[in-house]
Amino acid sequence: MNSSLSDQLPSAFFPASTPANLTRADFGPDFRWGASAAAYQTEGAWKTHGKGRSIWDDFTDRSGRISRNEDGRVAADFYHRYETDLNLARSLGMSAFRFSVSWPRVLPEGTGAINRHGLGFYDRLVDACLARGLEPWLTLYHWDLPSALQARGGWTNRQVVGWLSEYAEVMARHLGDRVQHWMVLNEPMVFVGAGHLLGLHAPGRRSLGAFLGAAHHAALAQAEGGRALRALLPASARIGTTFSCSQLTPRTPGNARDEAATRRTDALLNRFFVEPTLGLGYPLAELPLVAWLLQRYHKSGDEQLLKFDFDFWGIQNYTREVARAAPWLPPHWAALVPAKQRGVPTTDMGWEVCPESIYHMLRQYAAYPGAPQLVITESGSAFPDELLPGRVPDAARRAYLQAAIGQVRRAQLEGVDVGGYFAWSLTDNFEWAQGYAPRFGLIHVDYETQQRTIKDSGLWYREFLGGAPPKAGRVKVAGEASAAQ
Ligand code: GCO
Repeated sequence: MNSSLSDQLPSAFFPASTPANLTRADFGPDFRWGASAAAYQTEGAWKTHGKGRSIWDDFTDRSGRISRNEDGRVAADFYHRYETDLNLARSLGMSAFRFSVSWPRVLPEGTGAINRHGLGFYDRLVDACLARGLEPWLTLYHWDLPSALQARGGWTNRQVVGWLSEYAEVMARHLGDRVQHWMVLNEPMVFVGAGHLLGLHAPGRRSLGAFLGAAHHAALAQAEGGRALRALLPASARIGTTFSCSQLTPRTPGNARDEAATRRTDALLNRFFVEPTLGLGYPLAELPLVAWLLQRYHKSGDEQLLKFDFDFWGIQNYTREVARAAPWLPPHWAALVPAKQRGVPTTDMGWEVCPESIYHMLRQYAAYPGAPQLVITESGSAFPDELLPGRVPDAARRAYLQAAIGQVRRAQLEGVDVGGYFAWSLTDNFEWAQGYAPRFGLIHVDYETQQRTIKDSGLWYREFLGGAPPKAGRVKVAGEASAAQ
């Protein structure tokens, strides 16, 4: 690490456990290097070419719960600027790009009639990735459920399992010849929990019953969606799904109540969606209230339906959490102690800067017997940026990126099979309830002009990745030179 950086930043950015002098080659020739994005956060074009409404269009319109009442109607205008952004990804030396498909862009009513224009956009996007040597990694569901399905109960209606499978089939039929890497869900615990228990995300519910119903249906859909893809995709396709996770430690180590609260929180936040896929069922020994309430949604035979043999798990990690006993707080009688109260360095999201969390989570997931390959499908940090002419000196994001990649290598060196690293995110974008203020991009977006500027973190990534290898026959796209600088 460059010494001027370590003088500017707290020591949390520089874990002593990070292997020194890493290069791209250390990770092996098959390791995927990329960045991730999601439809609602980047595309904009919210009602262009026949797109239907999603629960995020509704939530941003009506809930009053988004910072500064912002919304994703324009976002980073990726729908119109995808070629520029893919050129930038390529210029940084990435080999893969992860994006999500907007379900209501393809199926405006959620099921039934296909919007050919919507499908056409993903055709062009996938072809544009391939033309640039960027492997497309496709997520089916990154939280923008069609409003028409929400009107029928959304995730709380068990029929969602069939709706998602139908959508998976449409996408597999259409893109299965070109897309090799598929992910069924993005972070089910977040869209189920923030959307149905905490009311922070669409559809804005605050109900324990809605939360558990949605959770069970999401777990079923995760497996059933995998089966729908497997039935239609070529044998070479790799099917995964993604999980949010954070290393958990007790507020007072050695305090039995905090230790038990930490185990319960780990069961809920880190284990809940992965264990059923392995045939282990939900981690209910730690969650008796959940066990009792879940019976209402569980049908006989569901244990089998929850299983699916994924080819990889997408691990998404941003921070560590500290848990404490909270006997008043269902469903797991525990609370997280906010990082600000703990006096540790934080990101713009208020999350503790803790790159070592990624290492601990890789170790934890790899320890499951039968675990498939792990891929870091999101990892990143939000910090306020200063836009100078042609430059964004984002020392903190750059240091975090470097440290997180180092921690991935640390896990690899200890035998964990990790197949890739996708930075969140390629460009700045709409950060859900927080609107546009938190910036996660390696590339800055000026939302007034949609001008892109590669941040220092992106330049560091480019240096680490060795820049874009020359690619024969590559088509040069208008806007590239000025955007890529
Ligand atoms: C997530 C989300 C992203 C967020 C990111 C930062 O999967 O949590 O995929 O949409 O923007 O995590 O909060």
